[in-house]
Amino acid sequence: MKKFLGARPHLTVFVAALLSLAASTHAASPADGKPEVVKAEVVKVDTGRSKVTLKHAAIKSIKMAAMTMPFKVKDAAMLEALKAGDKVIFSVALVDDELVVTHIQAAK
Ligand SMILES: [Cu+2]
Repeated sequence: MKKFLGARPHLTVFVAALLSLAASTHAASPADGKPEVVKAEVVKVDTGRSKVTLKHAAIKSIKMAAMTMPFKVKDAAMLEALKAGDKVIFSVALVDDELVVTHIQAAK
């Protein structure tokens, strides 16, 4: 019993570390851990600045209504196959208080 109680603080620290990690890197993910996939239409592609302007549907996981806005993308190469007018699906994550597109592809 003594041994068990002694181990508990370590478990608490471990769980707290996991929670803070999840909060900082996956804030835009729903509870199941999978990134939310959002529908959008490409309005403008700016490969040089790694930005894409999207007319996006509501993003429930971050409580954002549907709107047209620019997003930073994780990697400019993600924009190579995209052009204005394309219908896409994408996922975003909150990185250093900034929304970053982590995945984007043509909608089927
Ligand atoms: Cu928005």
